Amino acid sequence: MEARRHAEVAGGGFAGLTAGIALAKAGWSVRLHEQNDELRDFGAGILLWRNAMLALEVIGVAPAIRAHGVVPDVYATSLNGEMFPPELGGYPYWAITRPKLHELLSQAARDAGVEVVTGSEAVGADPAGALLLADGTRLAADLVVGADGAGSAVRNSLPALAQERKKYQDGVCRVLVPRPAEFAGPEWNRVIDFWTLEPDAMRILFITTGPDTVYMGMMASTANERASRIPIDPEIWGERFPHLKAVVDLAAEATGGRHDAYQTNRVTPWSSGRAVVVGDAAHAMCPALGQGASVGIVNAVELAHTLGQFDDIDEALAAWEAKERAMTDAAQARSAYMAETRTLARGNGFTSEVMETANFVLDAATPAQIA
Ligand code: FAD
Ligand code: 3HM
Repeated sequence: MEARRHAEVAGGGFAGLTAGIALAKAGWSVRLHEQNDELRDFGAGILLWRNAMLALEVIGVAPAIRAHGVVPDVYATSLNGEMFPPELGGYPYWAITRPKLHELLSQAARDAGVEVVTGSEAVGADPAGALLLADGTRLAADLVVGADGAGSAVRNSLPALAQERKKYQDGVCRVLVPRPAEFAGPEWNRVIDFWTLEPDAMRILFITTGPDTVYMGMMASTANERASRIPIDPEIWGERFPHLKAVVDLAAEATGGRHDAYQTNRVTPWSSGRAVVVGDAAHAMCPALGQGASVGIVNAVELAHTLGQFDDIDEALAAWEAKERAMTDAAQARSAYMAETRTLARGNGFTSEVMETANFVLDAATPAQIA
């Protein structure tokens, strides 16, 4: 009998957990290292598009997400109070809180037999097949997966992986707030993208995450220091969005939010020998499409699937990258363009070209899952 293949995964975010689950379900033994003392994500929300839900269907996590998330009715955009026609009516994408998504993936990883080691920091990988830890441990593996986020130590340790990093003008404060009575009605069971562009760009992306919570993405130029602060400055946001005062005041009281400047990180290739990068470690993107995690989840599931199609790991990694690269590059380029031009402010953002990423069908999905 052939020996069971073994993977060491660095990073317990959405991409690392998904890769761990998919590999374990494909018969690998998997150990996952998270530098923090516990597995968790911060207090905000996330959209999961059809591409990600299909990948999560393949690894059996989609039903739990449907049970805990919601499908927003439409995506509506408002610029200086003018509403554009709503988009995405009937489109199956899910809004869920990040802590809940993380909890569901963590549970699924444990159920699939992934060994999770917290307080374990990776410092690099050896392409010959080993994960290197900060405490000096060297862990041999058939495959090392670097899923350690945009600042990836695994990626940075691999000279064969070239990267282009770019920062953009805007950033977002993300917070999760209790849903106030004024926003309890069904007309708020949607995503509403509130923009103002004068005297400078400020935007509140209001996303229902269910009857109890609202996720707010509060975007501003990073040059606007007051609007880039956590905790949220209720004055500067309240002045611009007086009709949203109730949620702005709650956002100011929220704990556990964070601010991130927009950035992209294009890495080529995604693997070196027996080390591979997935998620933001491989392709951090601007959030305009809300697709960063979704693309990472798709690529992680497809990685495990493709490894199952080849005896040779090198061949599998090359075939996997060949399948996923064009879709990933396109998502990165489009979201960067949308962020640079702030084109979503004018509505009609979800063109068929943009929706190509959301509708990407991974090879691992069966016809019944696709239907
Ligand atoms: P991370 O989430 O960064 O996780 C990396 C994990 O690795 C962390 O747990 C970290 O502690 C751990 N780690 C780091 N270094 C080490 C180390 N050296 N050793 C061990 N562990 C380590 N995506 C969507 O699909 N939909 C959205 O709606 C969406 N909205 C977004 C909105 C904004 C404003 C932003 C900035 C991004 C958004 N994204 C969205 C993108 C999404 O947040 C990221 O793509 C996703 O979180 C990346 O997951 P990851 O697992 O690759 O990395
Ligand atoms: C879901 C989502 N979509 C877009 C942005 C953005 O453009 O900053 C942020 C988001 O969380």
